[in-house]
Amino acid sequence: MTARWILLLAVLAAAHAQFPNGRILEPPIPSHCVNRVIHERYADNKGYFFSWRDPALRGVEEDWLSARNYCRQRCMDLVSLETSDENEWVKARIIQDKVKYIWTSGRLCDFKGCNRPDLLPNEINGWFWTAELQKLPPTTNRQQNDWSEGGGIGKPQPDNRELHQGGAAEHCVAILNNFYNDGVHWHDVACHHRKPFVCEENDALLKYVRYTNPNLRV
Ligand SMILES: [Ca+2]
Repeated sequence: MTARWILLLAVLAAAHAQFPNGRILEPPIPSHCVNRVIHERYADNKGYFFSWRDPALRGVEEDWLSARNYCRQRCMDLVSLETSDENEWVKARIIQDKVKYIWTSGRLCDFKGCNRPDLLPNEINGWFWTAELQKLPPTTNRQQNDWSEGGGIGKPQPDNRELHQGGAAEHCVAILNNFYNDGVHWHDVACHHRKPFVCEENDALLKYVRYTNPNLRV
């Protein structure tokens, strides 16, 4: 099988992932990829988009899936924070721009296939960066991640607070800017909440659009 087909299958499989309310993870739109806006580049030369810096999105907040789809249509995805350097770089911009909170691509594996032994117990080992399909270290390893030590009920994150208070499960990862007087750190938050967001260029989506549109300069 050629790389082109493997890529195509991977992207289509992801595109058809169903969410409970029938919404889908959307595939890239080639013309949107060509015209994507890059606000800044990180050390690895990847481009980043900060939604609040876009005149059309100033004051606009989206739920987690809509934020992902906005990014994905542009060959980007919500930001993944695999290194502490990248995490600090993104946090510095949130602080500098006085943004209250943002969505990242982090999510708890809570669908079919998430009972794989290495993902159990789910609430400790089931977190991953969806944009890169890369696992986060266990939540019990407080050195290798940036979960807040505080929150709405004074417990370390992830605390699944909203579910415990009779609401939705907190299965998506946001960075909160000192919202609970707890500094600028990661929180598990219910995915239906609306927030500004940060997109990061996605190699797999860019490759897919370049392979399938050889005449486009993406
Ligand atoms: Ca929480």
